Amino acid sequence: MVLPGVPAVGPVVAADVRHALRSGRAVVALESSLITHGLPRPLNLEVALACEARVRGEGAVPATVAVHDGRLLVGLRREALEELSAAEDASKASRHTLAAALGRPGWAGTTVSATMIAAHAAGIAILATGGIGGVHHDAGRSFDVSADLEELARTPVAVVCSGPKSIVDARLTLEYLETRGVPVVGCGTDELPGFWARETGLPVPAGVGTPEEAAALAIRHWGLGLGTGIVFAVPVPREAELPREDAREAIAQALAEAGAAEITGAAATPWLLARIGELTGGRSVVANRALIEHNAGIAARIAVALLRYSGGDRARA
Ligand code: PSU
Ligand code: MN
Repeated sequence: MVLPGVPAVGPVVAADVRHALRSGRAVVALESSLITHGLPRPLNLEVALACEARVRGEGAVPATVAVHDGRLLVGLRREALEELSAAEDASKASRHTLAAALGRPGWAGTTVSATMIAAHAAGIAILATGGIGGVHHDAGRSFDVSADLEELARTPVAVVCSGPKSIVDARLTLEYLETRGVPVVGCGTDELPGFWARETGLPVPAGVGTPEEAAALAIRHWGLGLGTGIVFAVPVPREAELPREDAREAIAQALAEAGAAEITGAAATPWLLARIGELTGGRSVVANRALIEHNAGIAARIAVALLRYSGGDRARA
């Protein structure tokens, strides 16, 4: 919707990304709330750079999305990534806070929902992240259901992740996505991955074995004009996996502590991730890093395959 007299606030697309899109090269958007709120410094910058390198290594162009000084940036140069990673007062921009984030100076990391919005506006079909938000365990009382799920229900961008982030209820998240018509596709698995663990025991409705199959499914889904996003769920690499039982215990303890300390809302995830890192002796952080970087590479392979199927013009169709 454009109101008369109200200028559109479009994304500012970096020159290399714009050029890649124009010349029909594969582009992968990367979310940045994991840089500003998900990972400790200086690991956050290392992971951000490693994700970009993985995407390039697979023959695609990375476009990290973030908000800076009133602009929605799609594609960050190295110095910008460094600034973002070091920013002490970065906010977290989702659909409902994007306008507010654009109205203040400084940096904001974009969640999956805001990154999908930016990617779609820029003509990018796929993004990579660690985990999507989901339905929280206490959602019946707190109503805490991530805006990522609604975004997936309305914006046709594929999201490569390792399932819902560890602290939400995977089963309820899967149900919600089903209700809202969002395909959840296991990549090399027929189970929903459990973020730090490879499995949840929950079967996914569809599985694919290769990036080409993933791309073909996306083309079919979008070809139907169904208008939703797609979740491509990729298990954490085996060597970095945190055993399911260890993960479960640390998560339960951290959630109980957060509940007792009444840490809620946007502050909850960063707090919980840091606490779980302590409780697992850093192994959750090792897994987190491995899966985020791995997902960036898989997203790039799917992006390359998507172009092959669509002749390079799906995102602009
Ligand atoms: N997974 C992580 N760390 C994170 C996130 C996911 O391991 O910081 C972020 C993603 O950006 C996701 C967001 O989009 O959390 C969801 O936040 P919320 O539950 O507030 O909607
Ligand atoms: Mn929430």
